[in-house]
Amino acid sequence: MTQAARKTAVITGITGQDGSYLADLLLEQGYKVVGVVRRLSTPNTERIAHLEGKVELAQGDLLDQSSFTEIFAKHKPDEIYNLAAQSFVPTSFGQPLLTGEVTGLGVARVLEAMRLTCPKARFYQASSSEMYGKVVETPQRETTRFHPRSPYAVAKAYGHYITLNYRESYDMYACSGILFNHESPRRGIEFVTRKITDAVAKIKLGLAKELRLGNLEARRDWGCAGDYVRAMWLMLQQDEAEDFVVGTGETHSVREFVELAFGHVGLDWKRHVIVDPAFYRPAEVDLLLSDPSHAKNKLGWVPEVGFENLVKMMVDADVERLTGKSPIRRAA
Ligand code: NAP
Ligand code: F7E
Repeated sequence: MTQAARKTAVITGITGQDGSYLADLLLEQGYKVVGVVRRLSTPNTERIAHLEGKVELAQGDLLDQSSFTEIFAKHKPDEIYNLAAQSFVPTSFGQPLLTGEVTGLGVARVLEAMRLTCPKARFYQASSSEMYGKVVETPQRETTRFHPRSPYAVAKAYGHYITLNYRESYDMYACSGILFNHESPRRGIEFVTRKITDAVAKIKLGLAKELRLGNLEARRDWGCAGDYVRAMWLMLQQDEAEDFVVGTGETHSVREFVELAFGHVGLDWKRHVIVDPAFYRPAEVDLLLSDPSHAKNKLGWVPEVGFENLVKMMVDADVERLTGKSPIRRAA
């Protein structure tokens, strides 16, 4: 890409799992990348440490609209990816109001700042399969009705509809990707996949003995984060803004994930896993399974990393991290 044609992208949530992979992808494509980080007493840039000097960081918080007005006016972005959120479902039960402010109303703040400063930019909203919740049909597709089961999912449903509303009201290029669970070695340690692979590595290395988990029967459509950020980018390269379901079209239980992860390092999970009701949720999402055919047909998007490889890659990465090798590696 020539300097004149170089596009600018703003990523909220750049310090998170997806933000860091999306930044990798956009830099590879020649974009100027501006990452929004919130002020913390200790910087939290571990996932983007390898990008130091390659991305520009700007301070902003989803609770504060003026920060986005300023960032957009200064950088005049071509594309805005809103990935920031309070994204952990259990925390949303304990902090429902904060989750609503950040994960729900935060989307309106970013959209409103965009409408006022750069309405011709293209906007991506990180919607979630959690919105399907107590599913009304399987597999879930773009037309499936939502039945959210947590304050997080309710907030995401607001974010989803406010994005649609700005598209319809102001003719803005604003779209949502309804992404099913996606994981990687950069996944936050409290999410079940990374909690499992971290524990497997520790048990294998003699650093821990047991792993306490909640509902082993919950089923998720798990894919790889590196594949999913590609879908986000593709969604902003279309002629018209549209929403897409992004998933693998396969579903597996937490129990299957556990079996594979322990088995990969030659351990019997039954000797180490303890089911602890403390990790049950007030309302559970029992089964998620995507129908990603619209993304395949329209975007030409297909996932490259399958379930088994994802589990093994995450276990290997945690073993490497704990034995002193590279702490973070590319997912795909
Ligand atoms: P993540 O790792 O939890 O990252 C969340 C990001 O949001 C972090 O950079 C965090 O910053 C930032 N953030 C939180 N509160 C903020 C605030 N008040 N102001 C500004 N930034 C704030 O999440 P992820 O897994 O990358 O997911 C990315 C997005 O996709 C999220 O919106 C999530 O809800 C959604 N999503 C995720 C999945 C999935 O399976 N991963 C599936 C569907 C949708 P700090 O580093 O400072 O905490
Ligand atoms: O739970 C069960 C738990 O926390 C998955 C977020 O990225 O994906 C994520 O939300 C399942 C649930 O992810 C433990 O009950 C059992 O059924 O890894 P999770 P999530 O809630 O599906 C969606 C798409 C998002 O949008 C969210 O931002 O695993 N489970 N035992 C457990 N879960 C956790 N965390 N810890 C356990 O010990």
